[in-house]
Amino acid sequence: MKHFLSIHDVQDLGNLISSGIIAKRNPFADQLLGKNKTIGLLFFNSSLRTRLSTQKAAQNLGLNVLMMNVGQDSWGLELEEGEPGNPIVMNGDKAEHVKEAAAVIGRYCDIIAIRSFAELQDRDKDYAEQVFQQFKKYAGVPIVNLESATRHPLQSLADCITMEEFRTKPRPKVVLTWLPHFKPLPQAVANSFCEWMNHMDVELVVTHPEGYNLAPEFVGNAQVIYDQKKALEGADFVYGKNWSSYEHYGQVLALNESWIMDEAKMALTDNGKFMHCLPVRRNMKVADEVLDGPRSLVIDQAANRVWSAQAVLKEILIGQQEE
Ligand code: AN0
Ligand code: CP
Repeated sequence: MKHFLSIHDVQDLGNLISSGIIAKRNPFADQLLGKNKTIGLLFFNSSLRTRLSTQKAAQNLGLNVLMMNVGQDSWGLELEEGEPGNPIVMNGDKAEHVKEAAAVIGRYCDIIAIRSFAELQDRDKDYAEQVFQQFKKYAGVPIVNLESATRHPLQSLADCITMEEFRTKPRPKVVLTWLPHFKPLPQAVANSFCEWMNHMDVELVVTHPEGYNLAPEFVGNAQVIYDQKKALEGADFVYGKNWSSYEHYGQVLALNESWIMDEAKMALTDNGKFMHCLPVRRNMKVADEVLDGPRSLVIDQAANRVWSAQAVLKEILIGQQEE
């Protein structure tokens, strides 16, 4: 593996999931793999799980870790290239161009991992993934996605690992359900979850109020049902997430409070397990009774973020050895 920006960078998903499960059983088996190498973790946005789990995974592999909150600890980065005859004049609030910043960080680090969320203002701009494309172009080292505007693949891999551990049927029914939230959130986690589930042997159903359809390239072969209760019938895994509208880009169309996940809805499932990437707003998106009950996998899921990151960083380090 060179870069890890999406599932398209994964050669063998089954192997990658197994690698995470093996790392969980024996975390320090590869502690010499990253010796004397450095990973840089760049955060344009807040994080709890991604920051700590990626750092821990890197340390398990013997990597040194550099970490920076871009724009807060460092200079604001200009990402625009300009055109011939129409260069970018950096007379605004961005003091450094990504051309230099990415190249410099690439000299300090053997791998660069980046979190940069959707801004939810301009769909084409967000879906073009400029931050990642520019770092890929100018850093000269592998780039890892710690949640981009459109995807959160390390979360999706941790979700696959968690489902592998908890599934009781060869082909479980998996329901991605939209949850209510008053603030616009990105589509990245939902997009990525759908994209990865399309590569797993599951029956995938997506349910959300009308107006919240995800981009078709992420929905893939999933069945879309606008009736949440009908969608939940017989589910083995319920994956909750809020996202803002893709069609009316970045908008919260209506609060739809009735879409909250509670025990009465979980009772429609086939003894289904509840999953959420966290952070979650209690009793806004999900009732206490679900989060605190025996059906919730949210802590196991977050714990598996270490093993998903470790599996990916291991593949990248092995790739570098083979170069
Ligand atoms: C982010 C999101 O929805 O993309 C990060 C989730 C891992 N969540 C929030 O901003 C609350
Ligand atoms: N699930 C997840 O990525 O959490 P953080 O935003 O806290 O990293």
